[in-house]
Amino acid sequence: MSISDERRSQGVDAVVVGAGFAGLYALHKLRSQGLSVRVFEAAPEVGGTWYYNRYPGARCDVESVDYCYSFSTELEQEWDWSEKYATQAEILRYMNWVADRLDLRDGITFNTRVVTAALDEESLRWTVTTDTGESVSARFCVMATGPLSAALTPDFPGLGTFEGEVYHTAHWPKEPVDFRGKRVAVIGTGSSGIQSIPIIADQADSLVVFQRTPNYSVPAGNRALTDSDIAEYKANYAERRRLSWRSGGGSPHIAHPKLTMEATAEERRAAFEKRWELGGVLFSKTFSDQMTDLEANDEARRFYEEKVRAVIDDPEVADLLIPNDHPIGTKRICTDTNYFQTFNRPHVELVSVRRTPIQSIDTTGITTSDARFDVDAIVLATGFDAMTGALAKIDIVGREGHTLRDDWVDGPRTYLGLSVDDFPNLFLVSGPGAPAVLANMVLHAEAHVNWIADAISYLDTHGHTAIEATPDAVEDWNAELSRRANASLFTRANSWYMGANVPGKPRGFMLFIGGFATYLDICNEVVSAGYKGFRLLNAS
Ligand code: NA7
Repeated sequence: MSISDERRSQGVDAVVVGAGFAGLYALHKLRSQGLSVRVFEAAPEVGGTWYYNRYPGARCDVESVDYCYSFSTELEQEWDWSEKYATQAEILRYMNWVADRLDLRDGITFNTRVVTAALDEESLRWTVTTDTGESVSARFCVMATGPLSAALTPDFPGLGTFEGEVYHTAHWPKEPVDFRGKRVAVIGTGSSGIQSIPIIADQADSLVVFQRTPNYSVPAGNRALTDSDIAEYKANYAERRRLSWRSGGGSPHIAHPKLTMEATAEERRAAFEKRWELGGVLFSKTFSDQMTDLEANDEARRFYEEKVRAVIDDPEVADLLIPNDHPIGTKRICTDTNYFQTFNRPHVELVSVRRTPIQSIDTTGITTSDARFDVDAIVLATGFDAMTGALAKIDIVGREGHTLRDDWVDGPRTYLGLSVDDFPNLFLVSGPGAPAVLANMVLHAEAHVNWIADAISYLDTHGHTAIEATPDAVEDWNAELSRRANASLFTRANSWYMGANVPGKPRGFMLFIGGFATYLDICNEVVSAGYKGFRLLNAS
């Protein structure tokens, strides 16, 4: 028996599911705390969502210098980002570099999907099984499965019969796809559609875009970073991170000091202009009250509409592309390069499936209620079963045979987005109930993993086997989430934050909207109060 076989049969301290940003850091952090750790990853490489989402134009909408690990000054100083918003390829290169730099690969089992995790209530240990037939005993289970990793393919009648090429943006092939000379359809106008459509339009003979809900998108203002940009961000990293950790969203953005309607019309316009020029998703945070005050939000929305109308030639197309059914920012604002201008091109057509729904797909194309589109390729940019989808694919069995899937049939319920009652020593990283996707996901993952690592140390120092959220704490946290969400404008959109994009999924706001820093303060207070809301357990 080799050393590694022996180690496998003995079990480990922690199993981590997923080798994306969260899983890689969990492996590093828990290992450096002296724990034995095994990571299982379904893909053949590290990267998580950044491994799979390699569609044309895929980029992060958080600035590169912020969307990377902060726990190591060496990592910060050694890596040079080449653009303001990194491409998927560059982010994946970074993640591979980190995996090598920190010697993480030998802790990861690739091409292996975790299928079950079951609790033994006596020993308080988990048995984790995989689709390759492995079974591992672990004291801790860390679910670093990602909130945007279960791709959603709508049930279009006849999709399976289509004889051309079909791609999903979240499962893009490794080899580049060549759309030259082809008639292409893109279904979906979320971030993935909005990023890929201009590039597909550059290649394709014709492109038809099927839009259900028009989306807000702000020009990225992407650019190459110069040597002096890189020198400057490296010199100021500590301050940049300090601001990020104390911010609402995990990046060093500071909102205008006044509330929207306290500012004069000139101040408002100047602030929106400045933020527009900086580009990107943070437009929704130009003023601090944009997501809570409808009048404030409407000011931002009007400014937005003026900007977007100005770049679209056909006013009827502009009417279709400009949202009128939800306040700006209540779905994540997309970040684009020439998205709206693409619809000025003669070979690009926009179809509103709200007006004329897709009725069927057959061997050669798509039929809507009033037209027929023969195409060679269909791109599904239809998003994810977000927040809960990846967890629901695993049979997670806690106390008395409870499965997480069944316990969440009416919507996810967690304490702090980190822990669930009846599932001791099972930790979620960026789970439902945390700020998660509303914050910079790299810092968010670090914060969660640090919290988990500290909790494990606390258990060991105090001679406990396990930690488990109490039902009351879960109940109260869920009520807190709803209270905060209902006091905001977020619930006015049919977003994936609400589960609204998945037919049959229960509706409920799945994120903590009180801000990243506020959330971290709450997590720290829970610890300072001796893990308030948790039970500390000893195996029988
Ligand atoms: P999104 O943002 O969920 O976008 C998916 C798009 O697909 C969106 O426009 C959906 O319309 C559309 N969609 C979904 N189902 C259908 C059906 N059945 N018919 C027509 N259109 C449909 O996913 P993305 O991958 O673009 O981005 C996800 C996040 O990744 C993004 O926010 C960034 O944070 C990174 P809908 O709006 O639901 O009406």
